[in-house]
Amino acid sequence: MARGRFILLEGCDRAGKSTQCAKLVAALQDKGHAVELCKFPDRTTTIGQMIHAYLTNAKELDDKAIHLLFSANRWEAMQQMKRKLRAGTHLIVDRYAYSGVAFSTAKGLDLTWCKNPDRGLVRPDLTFFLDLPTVEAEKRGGFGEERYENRELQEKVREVFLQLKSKEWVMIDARHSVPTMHHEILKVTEDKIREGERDAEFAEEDDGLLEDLFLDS
Ligand code: NYM
Ligand code: MG
Repeated sequence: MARGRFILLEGCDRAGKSTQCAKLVAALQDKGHAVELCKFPDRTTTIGQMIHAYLTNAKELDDKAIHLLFSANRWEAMQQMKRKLRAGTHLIVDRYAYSGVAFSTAKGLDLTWCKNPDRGLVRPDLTFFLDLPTVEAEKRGGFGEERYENRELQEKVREVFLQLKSKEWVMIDARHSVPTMHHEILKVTEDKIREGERDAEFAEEDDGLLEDLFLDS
């Protein structure tokens, strides 16, 4: 049996990640796949509650401390995510380490310093970047009350994301309609799942899970 595929959706706020994640999970379920949604930050854990308190301005934290909490929030999920992938469940993941690096670097922290705590996390098999120009994001309604929800920071976040982008990323124009984006994301995901099923016929021992998250450095 092929292991599940790790499918990541990244992007700035308001690009439509959560909508597309939900639609992708539902479509794959309909087609009979075992699939689960993961979201970072996962606000349900003890660490996630600290992150939530920070994002909602209920708590102040040093920039480096909150960066490490976001990373720890991924590390605490890792064993279970690997277990699910090895059991054949596909994971659709809403944000991951690239968000961690993009937001903290945009705040002024050093890029390499930001990458370090996430090194060794399992690598996505497929990363979609939902790209939306900041002016378009703004038109989608005012930013909410959470920290980071302002134009200046979002602009910088997008720049760091584009700097992090590797040639393996699949760029999705988030100005397109919800169904248009869904169609494209589903097609590329199904191709990736089929590729995994073919690979599984040859690789008996190795589960193919890689831990080199930042391929460039
Ligand atoms: N965020 C998210 C970070 O700053 N670092 C991270 O590692 C992650 C995963 O948290 N503005 C930021 C991005 C968002 C905020 O995310 C909350 P969401 O998807 O709105 O719950
Ligand atoms: Mg948000």
